[in-house]
Amino acid sequence: MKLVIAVVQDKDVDNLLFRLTKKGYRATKMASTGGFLREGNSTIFLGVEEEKVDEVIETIKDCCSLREHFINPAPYTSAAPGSFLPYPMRVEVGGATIFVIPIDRWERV
Ligand code: 2BA
Repeated sequence: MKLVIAVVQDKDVDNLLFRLTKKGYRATKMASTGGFLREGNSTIFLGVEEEKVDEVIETIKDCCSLREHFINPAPYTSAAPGSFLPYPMRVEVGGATIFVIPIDRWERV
């Protein structure tokens, strides 16, 4: 057994969970926040048989898109009048960040 942990964008999570559950996978969604952008994202946990891991990853790839975000390196209000204002910085987010880790023991009681 493997635990697949996928950090995905909120915009993709409903479609991803629909596709995974339609294929018979059990999944848990947790609300999470990216450490860099400090924006909400979603973390999905799936306990799956080892031979199913590739199919799960393919499904995640199909459902999760790469998107551009723009962030301001410094808040507008911190700039003195007439001083240089930095341009927004472009950041590419996603499609998904995926971790696959072994499960020593799995029980449903
Ligand atoms: P965030 O930490 O909010 O990062 C959002 C995006 O900002 C990242 O997209 C990446 O393009 C950029 N970024 C992150 N840290 C950066 C840095 N120190 N310098 C420059 N740019 C940086 P993704 O790589 O697609 O990551 C999307 C989200 O996945 C992350 O949101 C975070 O919640 C999670 N994540 C990514 N890598 C992770 C890791 N190694 N461990 C745990 N969570 C991770």
